[in-house]
Amino acid sequence: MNESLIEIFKEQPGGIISGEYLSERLQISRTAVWKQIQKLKEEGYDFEAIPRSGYRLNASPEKLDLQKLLTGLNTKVLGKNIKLYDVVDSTQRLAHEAVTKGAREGTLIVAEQQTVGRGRMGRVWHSPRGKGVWMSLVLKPVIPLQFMPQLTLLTAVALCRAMKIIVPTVEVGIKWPNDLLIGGKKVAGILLESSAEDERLHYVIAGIGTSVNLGVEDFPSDLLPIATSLYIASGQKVDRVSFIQAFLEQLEFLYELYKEQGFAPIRTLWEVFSVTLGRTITIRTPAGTTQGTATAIDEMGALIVLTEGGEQFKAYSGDVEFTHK
Ligand code: BTX
Repeated sequence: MNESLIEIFKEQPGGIISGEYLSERLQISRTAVWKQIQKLKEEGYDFEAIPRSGYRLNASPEKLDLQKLLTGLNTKVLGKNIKLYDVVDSTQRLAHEAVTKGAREGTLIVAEQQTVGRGRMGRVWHSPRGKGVWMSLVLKPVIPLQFMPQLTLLTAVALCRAMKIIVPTVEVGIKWPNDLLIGGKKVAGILLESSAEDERLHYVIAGIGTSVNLGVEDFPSDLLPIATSLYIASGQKVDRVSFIQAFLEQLEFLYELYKEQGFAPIRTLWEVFSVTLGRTITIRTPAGTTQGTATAIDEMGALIVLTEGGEQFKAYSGDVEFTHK
């Protein structure tokens, strides 16, 4: 039924259409017309109510086009099977579920909106409709469980490279292990979840959230001081389809390189984008909080921190905060 209301507006682009006319055409009450308009507004349609005249459709939400995404994608495995959803709780949950039903490596779950997008350690990932790229990718690498941190860093490098391809003007950097920052604010986050038994990985779900076309009005006020989007940073709206394609192509290239040559080349590429090394940091890990200088990442992907007491500390996971000195 929503479709037909939109179609009436599309017959007269920019036109003002009265509630009475809509109710006659759709054979529904004017209250039902109003209800439909409210529902469409929630879906991202921008309707303006013109007093005593009717409604004008100012903008329709930009929707991801699956066919376009698949047609222009130059990969062999990653993203060859894509499931696109409108609203989901979390693409991570759907990806885990897909694996239990036999989803193969490279299966990608994408959603326009997440109601319970998840970050690390129970945190929430804000995922409004039609503005970001909220996706989860199924990977089945044949590596021991303790190599997982390397995959997080590999994914971060692929995401940075995709951003540089699509929006060359942005200066994006990686804050170890999984934050992508522009001008010190977070633009994307990565969450790797795995299923393993006896140190052997069954599969990994790489969850990637990128704030692509969010405007300042799309962020809750508590996130505004610490978060940004590619649009806010560059002033340009970004084609989300091209961005997903660039990411999958970069990830496949790096994943192949990793399988052939191990972590060493990925580590070098990671260092190029690092905004962590050389900085004075506070790092919170499950083992406690430590302060010091981030000096390097090792061959496992762990961050090496030199404490003020001259001791070396290695972190495999944790939260980094830059300490201003
Ligand atoms: P994280 O725990 O490192 O980061 C979470 C923090 O990031 C939040 O507490 C908040 O401060 C900030 N934040 C939340 N939403 C946004 C946003 N849209 N843009 C910028 N900053 C934000 C990082 O966790 C991992 C996030 C993965 C999200 C993806 S989306 C697709 C997949 N499905 C799912 O449920 N999660 C992943």
